[in-house]
Order: sequence, then C-alpha cells, then structure tokens
Amino acid sequence: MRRRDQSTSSGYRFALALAAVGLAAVSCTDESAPSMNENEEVPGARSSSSTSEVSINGTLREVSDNTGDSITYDPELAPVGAVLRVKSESENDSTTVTLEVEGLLPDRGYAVHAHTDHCGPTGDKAGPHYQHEVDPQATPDNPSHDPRYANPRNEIWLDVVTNDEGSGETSAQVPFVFTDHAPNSVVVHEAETTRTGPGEAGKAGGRIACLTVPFDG
Ligand SMILES: [Cu+2]
Repeated sequence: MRRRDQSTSSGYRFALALAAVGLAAVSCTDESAPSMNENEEVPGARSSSSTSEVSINGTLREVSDNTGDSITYDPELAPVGAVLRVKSESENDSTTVTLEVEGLLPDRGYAVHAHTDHCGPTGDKAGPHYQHEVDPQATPDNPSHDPRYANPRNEIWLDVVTNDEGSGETSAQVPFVFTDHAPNSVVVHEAETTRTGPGEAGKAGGRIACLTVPFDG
C-alpha cells in the first residue's frame, strides 16, 4: 500500500477515494452513526396515512439475559451478539421488508419469516407464520402448510445467505399492507431455506432466534 501511494499522485488519489468509499460503506451500517432511521424507530411514526415505516435492531442474547426482544434459542447456529435489523416500509398496496444480519455463521443459508406473535422464552411463543389471507384450515396445533396460503406472496419470507463474515441482507416485497392484523416478530430457523411443496410449505426446521418487531408500529 505504501509503495503504491508513493508511486504516483493519481495512484494516491485513487487509494484515498477507495478509502473514502470504504468509510462511507461502514458508516451506513454503523448503529452509532446518525441516520434517518432514528426517527423511524419511534412507534407509530408515520409520514402520511398511506405510508408507514418500522425499523428495529436487536442483538441476540440468551433467554435468561434479556427481556425477550432479541433471543437466541441455539447459540451454536445463532451466536450471542449476532445482530438482526428489520425494516418494514408500506406504501399504497405494497410492503417491502428488509433484513440485515451480522454475526451469524459464515456462508450459510437461514430460513427466516415474519410470525404473528412477540418473541418469548421459547421459540413457539412467536406463533405461526403471519399470513395476509389466513388459511381457514389452520389451527394452533396444525399450522398452515398449504402452498395456496403458505407462500412468499401471502407470508413474509426473508431467507438470507451469509457471506464469509457471517453477514447478509435480503428483502421481500409483498402485495399488501397491514390493516386488521400484522406480524409481531421475525423468526430465524434451523433450515437453510424454506420449503414450498404441498403439505410442507413454509416448513424450515426448529426456531433458533427471534426478534420482536411490531410491524404495524
Ligand atoms: Cu418461520
């Protein structure tokens, strides 16, 4: 690096520009950096009647160590200290949800969905998957695995793949907004992807982490 800096002034400027780009990229994901998101985290903050935004960050802790808003149930797959960030933006008839993760296992897929209830001391407290149009056949003991309802247009699926540092990002756009009901958590599962076939649609193995996200603000 030093040799390149000294070789030519344009080489030096290039290196400087690269460094500036790197810094900008870091500051975008730095929780302590000032950002527009601070206002978005105020519950109920809405810029108009047709748009709404919710943005929640959580650092995973074991059940015994926190109040239940960001929990790992399996620290080997979802390590303590990993960070989940969820942002939901609704506008007109569409909602876009983004998920960013840091500190998970490297180079691994994680199946992730929005669920109906808040996180709790055990993974099942988050309830079934949120469905915009609820499967009439589903019951608490027999949740919906019918692909007509359990699919990524009627539910919110955020399956993500991490890079070699355990970070990743994904987003889902769905053709609805939250009116009479909304999800309240994002659950990370053991499986690397969500199944889609009849009778198993939406299945993704055990629940390994949970972030409480009040999607309707
Ligand atoms: Cu799920």
